[in-house]
Amino acid sequence: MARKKAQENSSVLDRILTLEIVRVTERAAVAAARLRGHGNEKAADQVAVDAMRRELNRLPIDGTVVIGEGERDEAPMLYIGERVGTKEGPKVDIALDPLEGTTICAKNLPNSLAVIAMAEHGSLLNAPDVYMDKIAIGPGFPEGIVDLDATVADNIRAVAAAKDVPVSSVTACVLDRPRHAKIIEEIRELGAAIRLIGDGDVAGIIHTTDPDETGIDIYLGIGGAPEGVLAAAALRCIGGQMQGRLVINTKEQRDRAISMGVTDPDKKFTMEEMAKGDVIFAATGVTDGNMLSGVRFSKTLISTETVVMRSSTGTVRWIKADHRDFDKFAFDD
Ligand code: VTB
Repeated sequence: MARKKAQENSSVLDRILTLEIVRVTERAAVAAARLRGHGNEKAADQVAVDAMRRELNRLPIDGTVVIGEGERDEAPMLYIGERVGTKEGPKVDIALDPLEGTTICAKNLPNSLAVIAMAEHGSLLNAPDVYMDKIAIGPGFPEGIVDLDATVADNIRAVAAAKDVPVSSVTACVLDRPRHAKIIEEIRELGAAIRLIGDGDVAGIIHTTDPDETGIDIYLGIGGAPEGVLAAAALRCIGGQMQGRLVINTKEQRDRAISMGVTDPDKKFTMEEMAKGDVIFAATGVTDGNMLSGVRFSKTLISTETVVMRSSTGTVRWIKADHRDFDKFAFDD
């Protein structure tokens, strides 16, 4: 039954798209990487947006951006509601962040990514640009051992117990923000370790899926809601558990969420509720990271590293590409 369902879904998100989508994040990553370490977040983001949009519009899809660069009036490109693709092909919803971690890229620090997720129309949570409280762990744990409403200590103890290690061997990834002072204190008191990151919680959450490689066992704390949906899409494919709850502080934010179709803005969303059905996710490294190398430029080659995954099959592909068609990567192609 599950297999039949997966096959039906295959016809919507054609398998070919799984490879086609790689070009989209590759192009965005290369564009942004040219401005790595130049201290100009806006410029790096803009070139990534331009490149991603150009490449997306070549895909045989009838796509709608549901998580993008913002509202139409504030984001001239890849705004929420923008139609992308050749319009001949499956009707899909798209969540994207052409440069996740603009500040990381501007400072040339680890783990900035070009990211995209694609799902059948109606399958991605249309999260407004507010904060989201998030918790995530990788695959291989019994279902439900962590919970957004449990204490930080209980969640970390649960991970330690499931791994059969002392809590001191558990590392939590947390965004380095004053709002996380209490979480950080609780983790310290417990005696677990913290990986404090400046930005880039999409990468932080994906890193929980390979603790041996990344050293991160659990992600905790408040980051952007759009980034939360992107991370949920990735975990749907690669495996793991995640929950998220929008942080709504004003009536305006509540109204905004409801107008975007979030019927219960206070709900604790499961990973499946944030990204359901068949999902494709791709990320290309812009700067070097724990799982993906950043873009390399040499005299004759541009090299990229991308991870692309699909939920219905669970296939995760790591694609190292050497590009020789320099012209295609020019700013104005
Ligand atoms: C995170 C992080 C992003 O925003 O979601 C964060 O992953 C949350 O917002 O890279 P604040 O910076 O306001 O804390 C980013 O840092 C930037 O989008």
